[in-house]
Parts: sequence; C-alpha cells; structure tokens
Amino acid sequence: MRAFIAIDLPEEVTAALVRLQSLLPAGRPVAEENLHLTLAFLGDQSEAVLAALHFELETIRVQPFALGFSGLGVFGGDRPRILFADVGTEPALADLHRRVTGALHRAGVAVQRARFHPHVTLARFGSRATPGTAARLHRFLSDHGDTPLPSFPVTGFGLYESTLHPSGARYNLLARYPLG
Ligand code: 3AM
Repeated sequence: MRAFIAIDLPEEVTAALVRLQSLLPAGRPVAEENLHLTLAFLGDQSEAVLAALHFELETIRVQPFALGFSGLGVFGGDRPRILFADVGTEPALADLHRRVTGALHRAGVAVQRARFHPHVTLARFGSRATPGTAARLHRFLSDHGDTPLPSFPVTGFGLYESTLHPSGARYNLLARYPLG
C-alpha cells in the first residue's frame, strides 16, 4: 500500500491554515483533515515491509518539542505546483527526521535523497497553473505571506496509508508513535 510518515497538527493550527486557504485566489486546497507535515513519503510498500518499519519506528525515543511557522512559500516558481506553510528550522525536528530515515533504512525502505524541507502543503496547482496563476499567487503571498501562524507542540507522529480517489487523496492512520 502507498504510505507516508507525518506529524499531525492540532486543531488551532489547522483552523488558522484553513482561514488562509479560504483567501486563496487559485488552486486546489488540501482538505482540513489532510493537513500534515510529511516526514517521509514511502511510496508503495508491502505489508511485511510496513510491519518491519512499524517495529523500527516504535524504537524511536525523542522528547516532545515545539514547532513554529516561518511564512508561506511556493514550490515550482513560475509554474507553481504547491503552496505551503514553511516550518521554521528546528534541530529537534531535524533529529526526528534523521531517526525516521534511519528506521526506514533498517526496514529496507529506499530513502529519497532529496533535502528535507519541512512544510505543510496548503494547496496544489497541478498542470492548470499558468503565468496568470503565478501572478495571482504572488499577490496572495505579498498580502498574506506574513500572517502569523500559531506554534504547536509535536507530541508524536504517525504512519499513514494514502489512497488516491478522483476527489483527492484519503489518508488513514495506521499507527501513531507518541514522543517522550
Ligand atoms: O506533505 P506533502 O504534501 O509535501 O505530496 C505528497 C504529500 O506530501 C507526497 O507525500 C505526502 C503524503 O501524500 N507524495 C505523494 N506522492 C509522492 C511522490 N511520488 C510524494 N512525495 C514524493 N514522491
């Protein structure tokens, strides 16, 4: 099954993100229940591999920590693909990400080499993005890019299944790993 590992967000944070989404001039907003901070995308994995990974993730010992946002950003530049809320640099998050990567490695999951850029995806633009979309998004960023967003405590992370539907991805929590 298609799986990923993510930090879920408290309601006060998703509420603030949904308020921002409601002001968006373009794009497909991510559904409130799907807002999260991805630690790793695993792609399609067998149940045996996920069972091995579950065992490894359960061994991770990290103390809870606080995270904050550092503004909004866009992946894709002139052809915007994703609008996201940028998560500020936090050594405890980098440490958790390193440990998750180690668990993936030990469970035999091929790890993507791309640099970890912690973020919460707010909207996707797909292939419909035009220079006009980019311009409207640019205006949105200059109007709302510095909207304050609440910091939040990270108390755990989860292993999720993702199923693709015409109406969008649906995420199902397979297991949660509390910190501390
Ligand atoms: O949290 P974000 O939105 O950055 O985009 C997908 C989402 O990340 C990403 O995995 C997260 C949970 O679905 N994702 C989906 N397909 C992907 C792929 N083929 C992917 N990431 C990398 N490669």
